[in-house]
Amino acid sequence: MALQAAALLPSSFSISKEGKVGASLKDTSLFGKSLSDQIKSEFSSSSLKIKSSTVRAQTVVTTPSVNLSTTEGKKTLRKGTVVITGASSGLGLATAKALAETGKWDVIMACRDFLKAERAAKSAGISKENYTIMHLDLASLDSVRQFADNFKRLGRPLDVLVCNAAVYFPTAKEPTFTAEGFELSVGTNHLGHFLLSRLLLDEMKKSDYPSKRLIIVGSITGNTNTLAGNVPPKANLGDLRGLAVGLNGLNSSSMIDGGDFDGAKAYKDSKVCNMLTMQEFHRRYHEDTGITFASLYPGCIATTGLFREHIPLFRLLFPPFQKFITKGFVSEEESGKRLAQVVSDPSLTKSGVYWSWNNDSASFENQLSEEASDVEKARKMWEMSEKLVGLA
Ligand code: LMG
Ligand code: NDP
Ligand code: PMR
Repeated sequence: MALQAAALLPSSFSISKEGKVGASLKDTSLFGKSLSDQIKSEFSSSSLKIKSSTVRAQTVVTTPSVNLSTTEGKKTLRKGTVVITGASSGLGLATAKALAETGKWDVIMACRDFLKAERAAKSAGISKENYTIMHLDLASLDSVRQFADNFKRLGRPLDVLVCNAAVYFPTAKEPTFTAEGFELSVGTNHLGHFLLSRLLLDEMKKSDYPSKRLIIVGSITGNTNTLAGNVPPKANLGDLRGLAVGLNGLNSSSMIDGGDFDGAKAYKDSKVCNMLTMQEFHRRYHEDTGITFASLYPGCIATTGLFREHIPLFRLLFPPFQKFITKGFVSEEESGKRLAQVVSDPSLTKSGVYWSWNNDSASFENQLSEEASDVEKARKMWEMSEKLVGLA
């Protein structure tokens, strides 16, 4: 089976029965220096039969940027307030549940469908006193601004923001658009979150919480230094010519790189933007604000609503494929625990990090692909995004 799957990859890749991955020299230059290391760490989280001795799990030794011990000493740490976008299903819901259960968090579920969110919270057994639902439709910048205003009116500080919501249109033949006319996946996953986090940054600055964090969910499939990131179509922002002119598909392309519309690529491109945004935030604001900016790949949560638009055969086969073949599968519950760690674990305070987990569910700092860590591209993408969302 593994060999069957490998046949679908670019010819220069191969997976042996032992799960070893080979890449030809001509490809390594395309994928950046750390391809082999990265593949090891990818498989360390997905454990494709690679022995644990080969796993390059970097142990987490972080220096908290804010001294938590004083607060711990006093034992008076107030309840934190965390906003989670897209908390009505999948990873967002599981994270809301994991955080609510600790009793240490007021979880604000920022969702586009209020009733769905209410039902989801109830059926997940999240107790009423630990969550609030607020309306947010990331596919409308007016809604994003309204959400930020409503949050400010609550008059409470924001301690952690989790940009989690996403849409994925793998089978769409034509693009669809946000209220402002941006291609829907980049518009929602990146531009909506970009505006939201910029608008809420001031609220976070005001907070006296000892470990403030802004987390943007990334993914392995946006990182072309991994096997998963080499399944076509691959993420590629090119020279950002489509983003520069607004992704509206009318007088320009709906894709960031200016190419023809491809829904799966648009999603992966949006994840690259998410990971670039996290790093650009880190460079611009970490030192002054002490806020931790982080991204993560929570594992392959193959059962979530993310795949709702995929063909039924894919939805049927994808979970067993990830469980038994790549071994990258994680349950929604486990993924929620991982993201909850990035929100509140005192050992994950390092800023500018893209977290992943190995097969023992231990977190480690992962390497991003060359494109997803390109400083110049991050700056350009940031400036273009500012213009598109009306901040510049
Ligand atoms: C592509 O389609 C789109 O074409 C592209 O435009 C883009 O949108 C892209 O990235 C998104 O998606 C997706 C998909 C379509 O194509 C693939 O994923 C290619 C992989 C196809 C692999 C074909 C293998 C077929 C094997 C069928 C055998 C069934 C056996 C059942 C086994 C039972 C055992 C007891 O194609 C599909 O949607 C097809 C489904 C692909 C799912 C991916 C996983 C394939 C591996 C199947 C493994 C089954 C797992 C069994 C578990 C066993 C355990 C021991
Ligand atoms: P789900 O589809 O289960 O959850 C996505 C959430 O986003 C839903 O709550 C959905 O709301 C919400 N959402 C979608 N569009 C909007 C919008 N316009 N405004 C507000 N909320 C919106 O998917 P996952 O839980 O899998 O995805 C969560 C995150 O995890 C995403 O960032 C995804 O990229 C990432 N990820 C997922 C992986 C996986 O294997 N599943 C792997 C790596 C990363 P509604 O319920 O109303 O549809
Ligand atoms: Mg992928 C270790 C191997 C690995 C991992 C961890 C993932 C994760 N995938 C792996 C391998 C493969 N995938 C292989 C070998 C194939 C060819 C059969 C393959 C195919 C595949 C498809 C068609 N995988 C997919 C798709 C999707 O439509 C998903 C996607 O790309 O969404 C953008 C997907 C995913 N694989 C993953 C993960 C985490 C996804 C979900 C996407 C995401 O949220 O980033």
